[in-house]
Amino acid sequence: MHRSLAIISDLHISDGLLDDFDDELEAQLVEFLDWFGNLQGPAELVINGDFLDFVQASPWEGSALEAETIDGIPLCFTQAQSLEKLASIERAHPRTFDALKQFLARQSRHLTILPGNHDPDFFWPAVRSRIVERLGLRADSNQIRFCLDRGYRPAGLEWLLIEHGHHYDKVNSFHVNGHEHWSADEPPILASADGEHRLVECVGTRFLIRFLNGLDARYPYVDNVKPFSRFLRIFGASALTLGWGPLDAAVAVAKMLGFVTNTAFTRSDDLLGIDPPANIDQSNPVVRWIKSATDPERDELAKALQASGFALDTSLDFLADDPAAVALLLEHLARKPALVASLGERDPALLGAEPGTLSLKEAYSVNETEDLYDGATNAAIGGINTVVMGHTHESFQRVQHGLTYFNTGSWTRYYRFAEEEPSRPWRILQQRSYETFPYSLRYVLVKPGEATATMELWRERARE
Ligand SMILES: [Mn+2]
Repeated sequence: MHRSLAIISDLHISDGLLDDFDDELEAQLVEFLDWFGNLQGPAELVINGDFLDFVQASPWEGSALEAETIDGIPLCFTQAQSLEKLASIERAHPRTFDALKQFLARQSRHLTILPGNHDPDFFWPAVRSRIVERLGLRADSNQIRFCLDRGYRPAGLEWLLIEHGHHYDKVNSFHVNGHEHWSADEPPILASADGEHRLVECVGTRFLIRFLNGLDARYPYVDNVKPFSRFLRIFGASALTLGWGPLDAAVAVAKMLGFVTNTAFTRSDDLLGIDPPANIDQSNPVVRWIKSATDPERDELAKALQASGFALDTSLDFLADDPAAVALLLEHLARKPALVASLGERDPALLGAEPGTLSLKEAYSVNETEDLYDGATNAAIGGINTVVMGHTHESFQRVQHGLTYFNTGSWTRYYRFAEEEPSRPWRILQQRSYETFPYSLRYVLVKPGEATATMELWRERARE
């Protein structure tokens, strides 16, 4: 079949405080859909995963979002919760849904949606039905397709394989006891201990729900620093170094590391290539802060703690020597991070002065971009000579050994890494700036009748 085919991914459309898809990005998508919809001849748009961000859409807080199977496998949303999240996304982004509806209202226009690790919710039948309805299509329309397999091989383009790519990322794959749940026959849906069906919760999703979403509400760009290993190298390191990051960030990162290294995995090196850094005390950033704070600073924290209901019956200095009391304090602060958001950050000019941070920076040596590329080389069997992925948010292109590999990157803002990236102050995660958080919106295009794909730049913005 002769048609134009375009592939985009990782729009992460949600709502409210955690939404990464701002008005400017949405306007770019609307123009893109208008351009692609107006091409001569039939056209198929493929959204290759993480189109909608259910993990960050409202409601995103509360214990009702998590459960376990009888064997202790982590689960998250029910179908009803996914629908509630979808309703939030629709309310926040009528322009996106209207533009897609308009695209599909034209002659010979098709839309294929692959779920990614932020939107496995497309495995729920009611979520798919609602999308079909919102886009103005009949329930049996052949204009929309949800690819519930790992990879999508478009008809007539036998040389092309499209995958989101999270299968090759241990943190975000959907394996249960070593077996992948990601197909129409075996969806990532299991019954919880109380008999309710819920989505399987991959490690990355649990991490977002427990640690990152709350931080994202206060530091809106915290989740734009991807891949995660790089976030830890740059901002994790600075959060844990005394005087570099605000105390709320230090508490959150300490809890993240505790989760990553102790709770979730028996062999942490399988996950992020972590050697817990010997010379960073990652568990007690608050203790270190208390020991180094001035008397007025300690008084300020003590008053805030008492006002928030923390039973403080000794001085903070004294408490810092009692591990059990410190654990309670960390728990309390993790639940009420606003208490310490104004504490801890001193002089950003001192960044880079402490050698301890360097071992944390070096410890996280995973390279997600190369892991996905390796996955692509293994998946390219039979007549496949071109593989397109997303997921890492790092746009990438390589032609080697007869295989063409594209990663389209993300349609969100990304963090611009410097050549030798130093640790950075957390306040930049609160500030929108095109210099620090630019965007480059890319798509892969196959022209009608052609047997090769190219990666094209739609729009980019890097300056005010
Ligand atoms: Mn992804």
